[in-house]
Amino acid sequence: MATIEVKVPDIGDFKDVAVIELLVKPGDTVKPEQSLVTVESDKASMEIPSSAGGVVKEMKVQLGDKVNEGTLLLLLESDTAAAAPAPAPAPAQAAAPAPAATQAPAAAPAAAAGPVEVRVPDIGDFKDVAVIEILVKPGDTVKAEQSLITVESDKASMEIPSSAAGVVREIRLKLGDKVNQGDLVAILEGAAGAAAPAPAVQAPVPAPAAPAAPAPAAAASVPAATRTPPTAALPPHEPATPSGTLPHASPSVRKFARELGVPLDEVKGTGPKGRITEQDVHAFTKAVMAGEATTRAAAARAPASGGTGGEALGLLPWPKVDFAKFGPVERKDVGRIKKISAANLHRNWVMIPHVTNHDDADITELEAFRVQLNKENEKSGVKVTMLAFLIKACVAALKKFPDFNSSLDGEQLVYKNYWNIGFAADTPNGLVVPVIKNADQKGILAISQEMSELAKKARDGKLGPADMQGATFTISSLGGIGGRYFTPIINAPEVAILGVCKSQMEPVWDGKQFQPRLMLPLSLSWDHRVIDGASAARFNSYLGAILSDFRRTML
Ligand code: CAO
Repeated sequence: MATIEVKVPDIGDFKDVAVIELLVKPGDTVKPEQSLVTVESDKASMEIPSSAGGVVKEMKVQLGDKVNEGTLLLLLESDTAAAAPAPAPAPAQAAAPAPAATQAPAAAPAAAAGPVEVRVPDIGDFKDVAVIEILVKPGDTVKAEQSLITVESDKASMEIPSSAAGVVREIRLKLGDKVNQGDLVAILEGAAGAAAPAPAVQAPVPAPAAPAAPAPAAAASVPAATRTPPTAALPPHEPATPSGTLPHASPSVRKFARELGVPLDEVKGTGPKGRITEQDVHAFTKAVMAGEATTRAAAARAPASGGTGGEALGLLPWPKVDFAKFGPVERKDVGRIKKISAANLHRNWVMIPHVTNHDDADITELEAFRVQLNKENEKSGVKVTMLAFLIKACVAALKKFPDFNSSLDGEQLVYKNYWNIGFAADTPNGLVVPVIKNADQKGILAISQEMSELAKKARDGKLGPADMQGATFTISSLGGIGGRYFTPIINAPEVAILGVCKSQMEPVWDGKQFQPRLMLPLSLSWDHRVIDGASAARFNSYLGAILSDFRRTML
């Protein structure tokens, strides 16, 4: 048994980068190539994987520590005492910008329209890299920053984004071509901006690594291998293949797989060198939904066939029924939005320990005020709905109980000092959740107007990703439809969601007699890892107090 020191290898231009995540702890068994920590500079984040296998004996860094090449990360106990020499690190110049920056276009487009030549930007030390994927075709409309091609060296792969928006007139290279900085990728027509400076290239992801060669038993100080994953597209916990390497796929395919909840390490790649393509992810999803394939996680939950009585208490495989035997049937493909929301809802339901508290709020006076407001504002064309008051009331409750406006991030809680409220909207294509940003800074009329615009956009299928991002809390209102109470599913990474049903007149005892009061049923689901029952009861009761007397929001 030897002790191996795992150090930060050459990480290019990165100096004094902060450790933002510890991915292993003492006692964990790590494989070669498994990520140990994530570090982040102002330009990019990257995971530092281990080049040796073994059991973590001691962590030598903590969250927030600044590290450089050569910094000792941890000690590994290894019986093989073997470690491959660190693969050359991916070039830092080609690293992705930090998460927030990746979403912003690289440069505001200039006004002129006309053909734009899109060329390979600065891709750091990469030379003569092969084009392994062409992601667009002539006639496609592309946005600035949209990936056009994927290139791959023996160490990493990266996507080359477009420097401008427009319609692809011509692709000027083909699969297998070797490219360098400055090579022409495509010509765009009717571009909204002529030749904006090339956006930063997505960080390279590692090509599948060759199995680590055994190193001399005496090797005691081993630099970790580095790889620079696409910051925004690859979460630190993306499953590795059984060999410890990452599945072979481009950043956009990884992102797509994550959106659908597809375990990429279980998808068979049909691209060059076994690369997983978007079609492979589609095919995998289809097979699972049709019951023709199963994920390892589902298989692990299902009892073995011919199992014992004890196993029969586990999850059974999905029933396979020939429905046509019992009557005429019709088959329809599940739509795109339904597929995405199904995967998200399933993950959230399975991974979050939900509890739902039910309560009623007396909205007699508030409803009278709403009706009066709508009469006064009849000509303005803006209709004030109960949901706008609920959004405002929730902001007040979230401010009083900040846990409900937080998110779990590993072993930390992130408290957000902004109040963005998502609301579930029913559309012909399925459920979507547009977000009212900074609801604390908006009045009831402004919220009502924005909500009606977002709901219309949702129904017309025109919501953009930005319209649905950044929520800190969600409301799901079935008030316009009916029902009493239900169990809304939390929209991760949020930690709570409020369900609202139809208000109705009820006899309420005032201590002397029954009074007819308009009561609004509330159903608050919360994540029991973050919130406890007493806080949830207090949250609901405070919300009820505000709704019954809105002046309390001013306190
Ligand atoms: N109690 C009684 N009446 C209510 C009410 C409530 N809690 N909430 C709304 N109403 C009334 C409104 O006042 C309106 O009545 P009038 O037409 O007489 O003025 C009517 O119901 C319709 O309201 P609405 O639904 O158009 O407006 P909204 O602001 O309440 O909701 C929206 C907007 C987009 C949230 C809603 O249209 C919607 O899509 N709801 C479904 C959300 C959903 O599917 N949730 C489930 C998610 S889990 O699968």
